[in-house]
Amino acid sequence: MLPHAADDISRDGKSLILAYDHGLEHGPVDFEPNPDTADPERIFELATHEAVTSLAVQKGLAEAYYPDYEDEVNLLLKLNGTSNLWRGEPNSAVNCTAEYAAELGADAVGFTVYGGSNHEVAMAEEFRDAQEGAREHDMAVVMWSYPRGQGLRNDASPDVISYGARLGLELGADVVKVKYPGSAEAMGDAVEMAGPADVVMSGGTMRDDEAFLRNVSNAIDAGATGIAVGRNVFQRDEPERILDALEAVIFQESDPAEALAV
Ligand code: FBP
Repeated sequence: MLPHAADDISRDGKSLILAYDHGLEHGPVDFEPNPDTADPERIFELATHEAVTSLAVQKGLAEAYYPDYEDEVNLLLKLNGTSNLWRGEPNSAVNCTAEYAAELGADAVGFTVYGGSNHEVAMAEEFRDAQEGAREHDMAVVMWSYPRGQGLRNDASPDVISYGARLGLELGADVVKVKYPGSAEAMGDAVEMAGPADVVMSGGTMRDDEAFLRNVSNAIDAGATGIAVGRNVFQRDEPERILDALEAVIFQESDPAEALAV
């Protein structure tokens, strides 16, 4: 079998990306439910949990913390991102190049594309630079494919999410991160549209353990290869406990209720 570009950030073809770019994207409010998680050290420690196949952070955190974790954590460097203080049409500043990500030791790069935004054309062109730069340095490319903006009334409808998955394939992503479209069937459609690109679901904020794990399990049954999750792990009182359960559901394909009972 040919090596898969995302092998460095997956295990047995499955991935659990721990996303921690929230300090930029949403601000300190995301750390309020579990104040210890404002400290990036807490999250780098959490990323050493064996369920986690990569940690997605912005450049500043990678520079400050990754040198101490490079043996234990796979780095997914998010190349663009914008704060919640920005109120314009969805857009994302390019904060880091693929070349600098490689210098920092990244195994993969992450990039948000807001298909449907007034800025879609510019974002796709920026993605091109990131994608081609990543290819030069043998880093996998993960697209946060979040259609939203101007004419898009429902950025979470199954059709829009499938289109987002397809954008990832068309533009050269190895992994496409999409919102969970609400059912296994709809997730199956998105997976089909992504072709050989892996599809991972976004974590979101659902609080009920079993319902959340049921969505993850449905996504895996539909052919998704895992999850990219932030708040649904680090905002919980016991982040390690939900990581244990996610590991069982994603890698052992355990039933959610059984995964929680362990
Ligand atoms: P969550 O699991 O917390 O939803 O994080 C996934 C993620 O894509 C983060 O990487 C990003 O910061 C955030 O969601 C963006 O969410 P949105 O743009 O929907 O507010």
